[in-house]
Amino acid sequence: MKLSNYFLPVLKETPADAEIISHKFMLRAGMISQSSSGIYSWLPLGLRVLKKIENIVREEQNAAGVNEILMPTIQPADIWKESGRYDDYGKEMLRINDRQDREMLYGPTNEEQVADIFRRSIKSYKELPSLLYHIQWKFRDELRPRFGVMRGREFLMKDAYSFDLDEDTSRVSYNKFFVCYLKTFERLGLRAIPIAAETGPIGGDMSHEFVIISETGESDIFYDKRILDLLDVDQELDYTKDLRSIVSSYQALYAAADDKYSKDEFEKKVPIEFQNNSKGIEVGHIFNFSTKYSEPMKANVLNSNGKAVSVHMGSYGIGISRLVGAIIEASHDENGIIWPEAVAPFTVGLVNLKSRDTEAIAVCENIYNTLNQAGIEVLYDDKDDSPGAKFSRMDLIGLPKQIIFGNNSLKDQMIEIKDRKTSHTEKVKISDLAGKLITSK
Ligand code: P5A
Repeated sequence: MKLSNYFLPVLKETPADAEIISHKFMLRAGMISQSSSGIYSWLPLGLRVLKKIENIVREEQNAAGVNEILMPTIQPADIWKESGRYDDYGKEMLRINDRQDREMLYGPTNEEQVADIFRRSIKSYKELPSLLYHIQWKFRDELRPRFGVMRGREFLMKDAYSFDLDEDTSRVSYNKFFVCYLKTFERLGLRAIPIAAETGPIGGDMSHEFVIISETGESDIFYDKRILDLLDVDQELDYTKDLRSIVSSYQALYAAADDKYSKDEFEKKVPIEFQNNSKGIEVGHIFNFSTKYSEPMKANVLNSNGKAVSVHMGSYGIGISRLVGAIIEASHDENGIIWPEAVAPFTVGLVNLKSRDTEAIAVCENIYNTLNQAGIEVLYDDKDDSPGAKFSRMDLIGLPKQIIFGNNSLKDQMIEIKDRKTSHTEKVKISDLAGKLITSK
């Protein structure tokens, strides 16, 4: 992509109403544009990151054997009346009447919708477990939308749902998602700690939040520091195996959100040198709520004795749009964003400092084409701006590698590669560039 043709409205000034770093940088880097309170348009640079995160989440759900579907954003009120949540959900739910005056709503979550699909489709225990997910926009009329995409009113969520015959098998599904989430967050370049949490309006009696440590987080968490040493799931996961031992190793160490926290238990279980209390950003949340929805909604299957029983359900969410902000909170410096390679909007920024020199333009075009052909995603700054403006814009948008075509590049046929994270620079021959970038991938 050439910058001269790219919609990238970067701002010099920090917007006054943005309180936290990720919100400031997302606005300054032209990633989002506010539509109304807690509702944003995603501009090209932001959308690329959102899609990268979405795809990693999707790949890991698929690897765990979860089936992708797509449910609507608008749901009928009837199914929520059946489950009993229509009134409970209160003002957070955006309620709509259609032209026939039927009550509809913009989905804040999809437990009812997916239970309705299940009961129409699955009749026998032989078809269980059944695992479904979708990636869809949600609407919650939050009392205090803030921090940009971190607490939005409209936001993108991956929500998955499990259906099992009984409590034991539904634990197997729960464990599958637990481990899949560890892997997913690791691929996103994050250290997300699973902590015991309250279930709120989703319900049930077992739940874990996945939280990344950050001063700007809204959750208060108490945990045993040794849990950080466990966050290394690089082995290939075999989802057909029993994953209980991995989950148990986490559960053995104390980690709780403030609503579940007990001072006594924390101090009793965790040696003082390992006690830690900090703020965290909740990027995922998983629930096991047995028959809370299936019973009132009659989502039944026939068991091996031919008897109709309510299925056991769980639900599993990842805040995809929130993750864009959360990753920036976890990875930036005073000059801007530092994207982890896996979610970077482009891998490389090619900066031509001699953008009026026809010979330099020809060489840069050539480099640009070579990199594209090698499958390297490159944003080529071909604009006629000052070197200072070009450098600060590149640092702000945070691409992992910068390639600088400078004053001497024509003469010595060398180009500089700068690593955005370490600021380490290296000079390489232009003819070696593509090979160099491919091997360092
Ligand atoms: C689990 C999936 C649920 O809704 N039902 C389906 C369950 N859980 S949750 O904890 O309420 O939300 C899941 C994740 O969505 C993100 N999230 C938000 N992101 C941005 N703005 C919001 N207002 C918002 N609310 C929730 C969080 O990452 C949360 O973990």
